[in-house]
Amino acid sequence: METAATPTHCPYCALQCGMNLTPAPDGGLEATGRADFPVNRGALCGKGRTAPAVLSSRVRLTSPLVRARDGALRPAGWAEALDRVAEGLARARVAHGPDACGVFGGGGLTNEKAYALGKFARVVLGTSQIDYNGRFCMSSAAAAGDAAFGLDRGLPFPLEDVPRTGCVILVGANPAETMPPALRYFTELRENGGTLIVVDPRRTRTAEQADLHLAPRPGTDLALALGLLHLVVAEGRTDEEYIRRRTTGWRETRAAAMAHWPEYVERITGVSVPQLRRAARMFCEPESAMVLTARGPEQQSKGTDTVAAWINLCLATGRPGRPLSGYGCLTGQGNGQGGREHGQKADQLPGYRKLTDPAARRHVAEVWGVAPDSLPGPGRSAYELLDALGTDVRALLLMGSNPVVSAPRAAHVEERLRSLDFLAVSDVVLSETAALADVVLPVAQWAEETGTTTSLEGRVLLRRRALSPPPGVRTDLEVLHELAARLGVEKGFPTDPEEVFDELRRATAGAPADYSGITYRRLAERNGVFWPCPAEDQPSAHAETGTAPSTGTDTDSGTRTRTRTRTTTSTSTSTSTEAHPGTPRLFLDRFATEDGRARFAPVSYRASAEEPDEEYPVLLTTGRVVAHYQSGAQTRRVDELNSAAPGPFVELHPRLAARLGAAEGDPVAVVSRRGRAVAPARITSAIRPDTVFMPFHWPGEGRANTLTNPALDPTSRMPEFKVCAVRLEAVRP
Ligand SMILES: Nc1nc2c(c(=O)[nH]1)N[C@H]1C(S)=C(S)[C@@H](COP(=O)(O)OP(=O)(O)OC[C@H]3O[C@@H](n4cnc5c(=O)[nH]c(N)nc54)[C@H](O)[C@@H]3O)O[C@H]1N2
Ligand SMILES: Nc1nc2c(c(=O)[nH]1)N[C@H]1C(S)=C(S)[C@@H](COP(=O)(O)OP(=O)(O)OC[C@H]3O[C@@H](n4cnc5c(=O)[nH]c(N)nc54)[C@H](O)[C@@H]3O)O[C@H]1N2
Ligand code: SF4
Ligand SMILES: [Mo]
Repeated sequence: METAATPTHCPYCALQCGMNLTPAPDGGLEATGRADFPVNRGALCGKGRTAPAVLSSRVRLTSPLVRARDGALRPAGWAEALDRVAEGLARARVAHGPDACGVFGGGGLTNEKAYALGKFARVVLGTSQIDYNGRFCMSSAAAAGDAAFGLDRGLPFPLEDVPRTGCVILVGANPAETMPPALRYFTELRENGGTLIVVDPRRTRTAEQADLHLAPRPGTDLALALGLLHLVVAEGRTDEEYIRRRTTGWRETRAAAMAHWPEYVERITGVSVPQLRRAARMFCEPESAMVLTARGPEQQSKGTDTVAAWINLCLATGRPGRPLSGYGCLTGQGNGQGGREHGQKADQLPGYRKLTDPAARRHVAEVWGVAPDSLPGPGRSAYELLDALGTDVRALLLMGSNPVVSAPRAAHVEERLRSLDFLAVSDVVLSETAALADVVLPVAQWAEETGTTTSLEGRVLLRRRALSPPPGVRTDLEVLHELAARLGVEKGFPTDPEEVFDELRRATAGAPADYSGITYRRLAERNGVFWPCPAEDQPSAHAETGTAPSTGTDTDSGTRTRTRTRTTTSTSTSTSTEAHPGTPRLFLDRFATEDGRARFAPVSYRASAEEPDEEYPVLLTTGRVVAHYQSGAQTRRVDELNSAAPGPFVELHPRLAARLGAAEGDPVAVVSRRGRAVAPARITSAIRPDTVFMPFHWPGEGRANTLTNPALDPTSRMPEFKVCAVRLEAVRP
């Protein structure tokens, strides 16, 4: 133990609750909520409270494992394991070219790890084939937000604004289970006289808090949003002056919405016209209002258009960029926001720069000390990458994800992983995916290493090391350092997180997600800094090398070239770079588009990739329960959480259960075009009679993702986790 109480943040979701870690009587650590952190104000959910159990779990990995000749994984030393990984990657590259090596990352990785992983792929492997699990998460909201506002930051305002607004429409979000300490923002909203509308095919514990619950058929949110916009226009509730001053594209969008008559929308969604009217009024009447989306509307093959339609509703009523108003996405993973900014995504360079932008390539290449031409172009999206394993992509390095449980059409993905020439996985436990690897690298966990994350608010936070990792374990940064060296790159992969962060600051200087004014010291002193936070005295690569920026696409590059030349890379001790306060609220004066205006998107309704038919008459949707996190790799190792939620289930309406002849707890088979899963029935009238719901936290027979449809959104490449067609079969117990 290095200190008595270490203030840090939870390893799990994007709320990044503040917690103190203190020594527990049993020799481990105890996590308690930090009252001084404004987001959770002392509250933690059961996952956060029990997170220390995974640190001392007997099933955590403490030695590398390598696949022996007999096919079993056996313990090995680090040198052997790392040699095998370097060899596996090098062999694929020599035989089939750089794009034969793939890299798959995760939104749970710290900013430093995500940055180093993206750099490793582009600089060491020279591959374009990198993507990450965030593609499965908020990518549709990111694509729509970026298109509309010129910038994607999940929430453009802090959560503290939520209770003070007039109305919130919460679309396909269940914070009662997925971010319990955040539920109080919505209950406070109602205590303050505001109203809450929840859109969810299930009457969740969140929906129970709402003034109005709309329960559309899964996959029809796009029609719902268009229907609301139609009503807003028909009832003369648009904000014409705002539309004129702050937006473009209204005429086409208005025309598209007018084709979506309320009666037509009722037929598609199952939400009645009076309910639609009531929702439109509740949203328009107060001076301020917000729409917040989560995975419900986003994880669809039309997720980007769906989010765009909700943004259209916000723009038409003059919400974004106004106090206590606008559109936001509730990002999911611990570093879901930062993880999408620093280069793990197939088309991206650090700072949300685009890999196709010559100026961005030049800037980042200069920080990395490589030629811009040496950087590969954009690669495949997550599912497409997994689908290409064993064909184009022959070797894979996977860090921070468990796709055997969490990817769509998981049995196929599992088979693709098995068909690889070489698979290396770094993890803290032997996840279902790690169990398929040729080499497993055991890494340190959150409380054993320092690093930064960026929460759903866009707040950059410092997670502090509270104890040393067990012997036999290394950090992900050490793994990348060692692999880079073995593959011929001796420099540029430091193992000290602060050193990585300082390089990240330079790489993001002048970028949309500008972290250059943020230092570890600043983060240690306060409860995070909201990006963008440019350095006043920009410590950019240009200033360091004394060369001028090569293009003028960055509007502030002029000021940057005037800064004095620096001789050190670390600016942690400098105060002159630390003046910018950060940006809790975006878009108040202008949007981040070239002309400063937000862009409407003229979208129209289309059906889901799979609609029910005679053979598969029921809709399946998937999601989460409060006790487990994601693929369950971590939380299934915690006794308390397992007793609270011991296994998968199929939630179905009493009418559907009666037709099937299934009683509570009876095993039910759910069959889709991809496969078959079996889990006990959980019968409840809180779900639509045409829909069943399964949580996706478990492997094996009850794995929800055996069933899900990998149909992709054309823009975000998000799979359709939230809608597919299934049939139910009774199973004799
Ligand atoms: N306990 C727990 N908390 C978590 C996580 C976890 O695994 N477990 N994961 C974290 C991560 S990474 C994420 S992304 C977030 C996710 O957070 P949420 O988005 O809140 O979680 P989900 O349960 O996936 O989906 C939310 C709701 O969408 C509804 N839904 C399903 N289909 C549709 C549809 O077609 N339309 C609409 N409007 N709603 C629909 C579901 O019924 C569900 O109640 O949670 C984070 N927090
Ligand atoms: N059917 C269905 N499927 C879904 C979803 C859904 O709603 N429905 N949601 C999707 C969403 S939103 C998400 S975000 C994905 C998430 O799904 P996954 O990507 O599988 O997420 P996790 O289970 O968090 O996997 C993280 C893995 O990395 C390990 N790990 C944790 N921290 C570290 C670290 O610092 N370093 C390393 N090397 N490893 C670490 C964990 O032990 C775990 O094995 O699932 C998606 N899948
Ligand atoms: S709500 Fe999220 S961040 Fe907070 S304790 Fe639970 S899992 Fe951790
Ligand atoms: Mo997620």
